[in-house]
Amino acid sequence: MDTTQKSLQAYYLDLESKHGAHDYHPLPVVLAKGKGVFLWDVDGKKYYDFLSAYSAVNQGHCHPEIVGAMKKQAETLTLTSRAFHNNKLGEYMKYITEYFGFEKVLCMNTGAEAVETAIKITRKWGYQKKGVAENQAQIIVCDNNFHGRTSTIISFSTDPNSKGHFGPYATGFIHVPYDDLEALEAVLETNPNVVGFLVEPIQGEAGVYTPHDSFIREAKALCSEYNVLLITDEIQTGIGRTGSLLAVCGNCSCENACEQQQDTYVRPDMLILGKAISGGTYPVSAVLCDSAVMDVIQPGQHGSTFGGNPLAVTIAKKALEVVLDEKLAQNARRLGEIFRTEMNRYITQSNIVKLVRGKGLLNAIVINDSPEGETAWNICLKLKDNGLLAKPTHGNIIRFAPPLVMSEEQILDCVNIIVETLKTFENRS
Ligand code: IF1
Repeated sequence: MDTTQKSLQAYYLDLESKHGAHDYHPLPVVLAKGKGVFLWDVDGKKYYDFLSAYSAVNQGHCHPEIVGAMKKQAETLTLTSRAFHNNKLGEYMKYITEYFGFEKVLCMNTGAEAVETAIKITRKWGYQKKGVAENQAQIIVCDNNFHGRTSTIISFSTDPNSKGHFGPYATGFIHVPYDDLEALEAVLETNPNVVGFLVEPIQGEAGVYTPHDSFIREAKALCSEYNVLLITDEIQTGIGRTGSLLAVCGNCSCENACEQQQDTYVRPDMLILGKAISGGTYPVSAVLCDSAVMDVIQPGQHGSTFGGNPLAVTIAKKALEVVLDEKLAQNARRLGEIFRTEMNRYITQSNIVKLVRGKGLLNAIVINDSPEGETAWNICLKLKDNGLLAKPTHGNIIRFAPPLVMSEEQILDCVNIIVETLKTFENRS
């Protein structure tokens, strides 16, 4: 049994290594099936998924209603291109704009494409509406950002690994430290060519770095004061993950497009979504804003062959419905609190874990090791052996982001697996 296991897994690892680009360093596990919060490898071993495909599978693996809608539409009409209309797009556009409280949506496929789209719209708005001189528009971004991997986006990355040797780089970006309103205001004050501030409400890739509660609210006030668009990238934080529909919803977990329903909501001028908008079944992304901004884009100026196709929008509409129907934001909030409480209980007596941080079910623990150390990676290997899949980020941080369809019993079971695994790493020196 053991040799078969090894050889079957080795077979797949070997194929990827020989024939594929080495652009990833995955955990050595080959997955073959998923259902809800669980994954199974090629040998039938079952795992809790604590990554959710980087928060794309918020609704759980192979959600029956999403897959059902997908199958039905796949048999009917998949792609027409936007050279013609289709009978699914309009209703989706109405649904998603009402859901998030914006007047218009632009449909793309991947997260990076949506970020690129937001940059284009923002610059054009800057020239046409704000009156910035041609080619002079600047967008403020944060240190340690992650917005994707296209050549423009990596141009404003501060991660040498993402960026190195991919130049020449696109210009027009100004960096400020994350969660630093003074730095933001200093740039706004001195630079009339700033058209946008692009920001993650929680920095995921940086290690689930959560800013002060008032950061986005005050950033919005500054942006309004200087006539600059606040663009929030909620590709990773959005759609229930952080315990509210959007991370910018603050402490509310209302059941519908939230603008009117609570006072903690900060409305960005532009919202970028991806990942979980399809429940992890298909690449779907979106940029939402009001007409005064969106209408700067005219025919022929932007688009994508697959963007807004009938299959994508059918899936996305269902995936968004599932988030509300199953109260996933509320569940994420409740289980996230349990998770951090339980982890903190352990951390007080731990030498190996420094802290837990996060919001809803987007959390991370920081391991007492240098970013160059191997401990976090080894913990993840051991977690895998113990039936739970998670991945380190920046060497000494482990991200914990299970599907939001988890039960309380399951999260306590997972805490137990994590704690028992961590215990075997205490006092190893
Ligand atoms: C990979 C992290 C997660 C994102 C935000 C845009 C995109 C992403 C805030 C681009 C993508 C990913 C992609 C993934 C690793 C990953 C990630 F580790 F980098 F931080 F999620 F945790 N904005 N995030 O987080 O979206 O074009 O990939 O659809 O494999 O590179 P995309």
